Amino acid sequence: MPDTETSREPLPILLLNGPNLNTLGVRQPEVYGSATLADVVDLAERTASELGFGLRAAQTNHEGEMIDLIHDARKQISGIVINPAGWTHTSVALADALVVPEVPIMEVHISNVHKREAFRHHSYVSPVAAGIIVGYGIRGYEFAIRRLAELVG
Ligand code: CA2
Repeated sequence: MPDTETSREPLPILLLNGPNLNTLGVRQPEVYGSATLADVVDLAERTASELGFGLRAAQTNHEGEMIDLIHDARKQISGIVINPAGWTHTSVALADALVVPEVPIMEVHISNVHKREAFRHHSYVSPVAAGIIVGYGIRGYEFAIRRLAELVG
């Protein structure tokens, strides 16, 4: 088959997890469940692969490093699935960085942030997101990848 536009592999999906999510499954299982970050990445890899996408995954506790990861992904990814964790509620800089790659963004929160403290009800990331998935536990990452695959078709 000739190497046409339609036969090319799509660019990978970038999965980003923000601060403290490296401790997922270790503390507060009543809020975040008992799955670990490795379980999240495994689920995301399986979902992406089922849909014909590769996955690049990163977690960082350093805001500047997260912003550099996003800048460096420009022109190399189909879309971004991000759980910005605490930066959701604080970071204009992260929201600004997320528009740089010019790809769809899906925002994921494991817990239902709207059932929690008022400061978790506002997100700087939501205005730059194509969609938001909240309160489905780690299955939210799977749903976000499925939606991203639909969006980048
Ligand atoms: O529900 C989510 O996914 C959050 O993004 C998680 C953030 C929180 O600040 C957001 O409001 C909602 C916290 C991530 C910290 O991860 C932990 C994991 C295990 C135990 C404690 C914290």
